[in-house]
Amino acid sequence: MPGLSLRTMTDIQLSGRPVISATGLFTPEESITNEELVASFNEYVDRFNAANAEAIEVGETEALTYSSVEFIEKASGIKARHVMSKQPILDPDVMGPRWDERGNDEWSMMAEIGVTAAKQALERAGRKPEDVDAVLCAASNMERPYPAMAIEIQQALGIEGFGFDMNVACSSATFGIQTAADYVRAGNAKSVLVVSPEITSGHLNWRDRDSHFIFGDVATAVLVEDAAIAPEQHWDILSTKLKTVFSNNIRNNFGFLNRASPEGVGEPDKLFVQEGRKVFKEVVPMVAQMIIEEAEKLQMDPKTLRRLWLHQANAGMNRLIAQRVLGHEANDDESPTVLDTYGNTSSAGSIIAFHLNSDDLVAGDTGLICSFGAGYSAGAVFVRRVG
Ligand code: CO8
Repeated sequence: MPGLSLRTMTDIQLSGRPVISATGLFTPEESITNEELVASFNEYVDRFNAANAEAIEVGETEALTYSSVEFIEKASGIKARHVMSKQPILDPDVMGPRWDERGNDEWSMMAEIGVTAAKQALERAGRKPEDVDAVLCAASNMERPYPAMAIEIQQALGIEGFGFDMNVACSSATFGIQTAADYVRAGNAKSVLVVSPEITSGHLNWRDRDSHFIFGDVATAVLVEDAAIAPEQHWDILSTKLKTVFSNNIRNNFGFLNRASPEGVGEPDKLFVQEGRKVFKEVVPMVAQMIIEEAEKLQMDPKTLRRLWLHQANAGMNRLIAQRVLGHEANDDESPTVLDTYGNTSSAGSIIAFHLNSDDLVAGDTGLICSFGAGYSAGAVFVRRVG
């Protein structure tokens, strides 16, 4: 191509190839340990059983049973979780996060924490907001139906272009990454922010012994860009794969046609409910198979993956998936966990694991970001370190 500079020719060759340029993370200051959580839960149990002693005595009401620190850690690997509103969650009379409703002239909470994570991603990539073309807010729940959270985040950052919200529960972030990558592949955008503010404490039933320990709050951001404009150090997106299979085993019936009382009492189906055992059994083989099949398509031996940044729901689940993919029991270096300090942060989990555990990899190393959860939904993003 006569007349074109070498740089321009390189840009043309790279154009349309999506990469991850940088990630960002917002972690709430407050954290709840298992000990604090269980003490409050057991106090609630005592109060409930005392208040309902007569009904329990005659068999009209079932007595509640204690939660246990040992069970939580053994069953899930979770030791603590960050939250946006600690005190009311631990108050046995409230047992849920509480905050003042924000006015239309204030930033909404999801936008505020999403912007913090997004700014970090932009800074790490050396990118200015005006260089970004689109914002996707990909999370398992939205603070309101409209206007879209993504558009508020776009406005707060000073980004032109467009934004929209998407929800695929625990797989929202990986589905967001594929969507962003497809914009780049199609030439519709060169720089897309995928922001995942997960305030899961607002849709967790803190009075439910089976699940009260699972979730935590956080926000992550992933900057997906065209390789032609990416910073020297980045992650090539080698391939993305998404899968959904309908299941009622993880469900939340809250919606504009079905509302809950503010306390959530008596309407537990308007908060997160799950059949944890079934989820465990059905999702592990589905995800392992998806990863292995996609690796085959890439003509890659999955055993050569240097690191797996898996969805952070349960340490046992991750152990089994990693074993099937790598062919041996994975150590912390091969499949790092953030479950111990963050708990399950829905779609943000695998991104936190990637954000905190990827700087030590070297050029040429390949890895996998993988999510799975309600829907069922699963997403895999194969990446290779460049620079
Ligand atoms: N303390 C003490 N004992 C307990 C407790 C507790 N807190 N809870 C249950 N037990 C008891 C049970 O009563 C049972 O006793 P028994 O044997 O006498 O009946 C025993 O412990 C075993 O119970 P389980 O079979 O339920 O325990 P598991 O070993 O299966 O562990 C887990 C439970 C940790 C929930 C596990 O099943 C698991 O992690 N499963 C996978 C879950 C998963 O991945 N879910 C994905 C959800 S995330 C998602 O999709 C995003 C949704 C959107 C976000 C929602 C935000 C709120």
